[in-house]
Amino acid sequence: VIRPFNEIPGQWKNGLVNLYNFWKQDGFKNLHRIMVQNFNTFGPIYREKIGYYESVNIIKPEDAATLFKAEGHYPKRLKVEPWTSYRDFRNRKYGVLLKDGEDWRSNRVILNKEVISLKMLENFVPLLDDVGQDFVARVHKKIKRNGQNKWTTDLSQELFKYALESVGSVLYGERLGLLLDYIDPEAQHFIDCITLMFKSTSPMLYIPPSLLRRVGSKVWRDHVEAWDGIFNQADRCIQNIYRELRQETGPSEKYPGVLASLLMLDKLSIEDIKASITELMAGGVDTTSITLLWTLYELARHPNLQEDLRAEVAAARAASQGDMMEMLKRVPLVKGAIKETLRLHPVAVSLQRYIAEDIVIQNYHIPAGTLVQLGLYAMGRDPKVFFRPEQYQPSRWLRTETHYFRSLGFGFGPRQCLGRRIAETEMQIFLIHMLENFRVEKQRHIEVQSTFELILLPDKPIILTLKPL
Ligand code: HEM
Ligand code: 2DC
Repeated sequence: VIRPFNEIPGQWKNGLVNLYNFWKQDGFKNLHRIMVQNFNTFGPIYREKIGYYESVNIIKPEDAATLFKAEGHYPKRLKVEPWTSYRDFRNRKYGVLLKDGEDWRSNRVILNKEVISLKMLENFVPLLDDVGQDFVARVHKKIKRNGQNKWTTDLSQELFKYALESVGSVLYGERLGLLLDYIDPEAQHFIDCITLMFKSTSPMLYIPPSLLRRVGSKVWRDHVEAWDGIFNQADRCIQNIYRELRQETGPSEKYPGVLASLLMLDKLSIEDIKASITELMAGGVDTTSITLLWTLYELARHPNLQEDLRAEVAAARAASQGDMMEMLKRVPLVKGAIKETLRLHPVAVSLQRYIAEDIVIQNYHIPAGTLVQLGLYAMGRDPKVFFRPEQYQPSRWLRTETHYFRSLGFGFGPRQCLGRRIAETEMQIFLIHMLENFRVEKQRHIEVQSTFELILLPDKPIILTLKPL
């Protein structure tokens, strides 16, 4: 028999009491660990209410499949209220990230062709390859200058620059210059604003931003300042391209970038284009850079694996005579490493949908309209889902064993990450160039864990040593 919704285990009766307990456990930073705990206590499904935020949480790949089958024609995620509140407050349009319904779908269909279709890869790869080459050249230069034949550092700021330079080159078809000696202070400010924007979002997930705004709280003011900085910088970049496009005489052979392509296509309003380009630019920095940092950390901890990857890259280079498009087809272990990083260190702690129809999960009835969350972090570390989950093993993604609804780092279906192709390609190219140029080592044994600042981040600096080969 199917059990009713109200019998799902969990704490969902008093949202305010739960919010208080959540706060006492320092839940704002520990959301991912609290979810693991809850699955241990309640089993593979639990219902929860924190503040005004109510959800049903699941962990099994098979249940994820049921969830995504019920996402409907207009898949809808949890609304991140601080983000929509800011736009309402400043009278700015929502981009594809925040839109819903038919408005989302019509924008997304057009953006898909320009941003995530396989056809665009051949346009993106040469641009991203240039950025990758410049990054290793920059590291070589740093090593020459310090005279120690190695460089020991927290790479996160360098990786932010790499990521912004990469996504910028694809969006604008030209370089922002973040890998040069002198960096535009506005670009550095943009990077700082994104970090602050994420950091100031998580405390507002459970308390209505409108309330925090009325009482003039610091977290809301920080949030507004962060988005203001993001929008100002994106506006400047967009204006530049717009101006250049109007001065252009004839059509040119060269790929002009996502923004110019969208403007010339003339299928979306300029305001819609600006809104989504801003989201793509902001979404393209911390996500890929942190994933790369985690990957380097894992490679430093597993020197033999690092050599295996290096051998694969060398063979791919030889077989493809340096053609990067070809090379990318010959590095399955590098791709496995990225999947493995996202399994253990996902950017998104969960995936969520408001389901469009009634479903049955773990024998419980869940009515249409419920917010159902897949605990992505918890699933990645569940021994019932992954054999020896604590081990970093890229080769597990090569085997023919089932990967059914197990590789979900970028989400799923028509609402999955729009930046996925850019992110994957940018990360693969980065690892290829780094493996060809440096050995990555780490100092002492320091366990780094995740902390939740809307996205999951390392809880302490990761210090690595790069040695030229
Ligand atoms: C959405 C992960 C990089 C732009 C998402 C979602 C996830 C995700 C899990 C939600 C998907 C869903 O609900 O099914 C990641 C990861 C990244 C990454 C793990 C890198 C390691 C990027 C980059 C960009 C980007 C580089 C921009 C170039 C977006 C946008 C959405 C999104 C615009 C919203 C799409 C929509 O609502 O239609 N991402 N992302 N992401 N991501 Fe990413
Ligand atoms: C955070 O409980 C935890 O890709 C919440 O590039 C549920 C939730 C909802 C939406 C998720 C968010 C979590 C994590 C960050 C995500 C976001 C959707 C898109 C966003 C996963 C899991 C991200 C990082 C985008 C951000 C683009 C933005 C800066 C313009």
